[in-house]
Amino acid sequence: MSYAYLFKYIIIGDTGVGKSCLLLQFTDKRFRQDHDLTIGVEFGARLITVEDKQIKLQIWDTAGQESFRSITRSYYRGASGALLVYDISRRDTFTHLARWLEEARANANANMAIMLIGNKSDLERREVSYEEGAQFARENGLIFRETSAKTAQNVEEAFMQTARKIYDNIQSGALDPNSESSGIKVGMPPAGPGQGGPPRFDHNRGNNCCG
Ligand SMILES: Nc1nc2c(ncn2[C@@H]2O[C@H](COP(=O)(O)OP(=O)(O)OP(=O)(O)O)[C@@H](O)[C@H]2O)c(=O)[nH]1
Ligand SMILES: [Mg+2]
Repeated sequence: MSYAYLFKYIIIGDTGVGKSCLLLQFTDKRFRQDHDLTIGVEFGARLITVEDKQIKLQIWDTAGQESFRSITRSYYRGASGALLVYDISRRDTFTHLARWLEEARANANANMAIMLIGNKSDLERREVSYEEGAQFARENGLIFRETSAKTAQNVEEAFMQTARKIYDNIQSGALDPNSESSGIKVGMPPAGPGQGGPPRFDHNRGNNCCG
């Protein structure tokens, strides 16, 4: 399937906050009740449309467990967007945000769009208020949403809003999609991961010349 751009995302945050469930809801529209602990990194993809342009999201879902940190750290490079997730019912996952942000800023490219997500908004038992989340986002220049991977509330919006921000940054010239570290690929890339120099446009098979 052809696309105008490919954006690479990374999902980060403490173990158990619902990163894999957010990805599953976004790609498969399903919810998983059990905590199927992510080992290292998992992968998902979906095609979306922004301003009539097809955009492929290539999403890396990382393990939140501390012991995987050295593996997951290498996935920040070349990401154009990050979803930084905490669990609104567990304050410790919110307090750890500063550490996650520090790690993201240290390992990712400076233009990476970061979306802060307060997940599990369906739960009544809440330890972090909406306003606290919004304030942390304001102070750190992040976009913010509360989501539920269970009811699907705002899940679509979270992924889309991040894409729109990246797209706007390309349009305004703040982001160079051809730079290797941008986490963006233009047009349909050649087969195989990590190839440089993708063609700008898909080839037009018909000969439209001089019609
Ligand atoms: N109520 C509710 N439960 C959720 C939600 N999202 C995830 N969960 C539950 O939270 C637990 C952990 O979800 P995962 O998606 O596996 O968590 P994770 O962040 O990927 O964890 P690691 O892979 O260990 O980093 C599971 O039991 C999910 O069913 C949500 O929005 N609402
Ligand atoms: Mg997981």
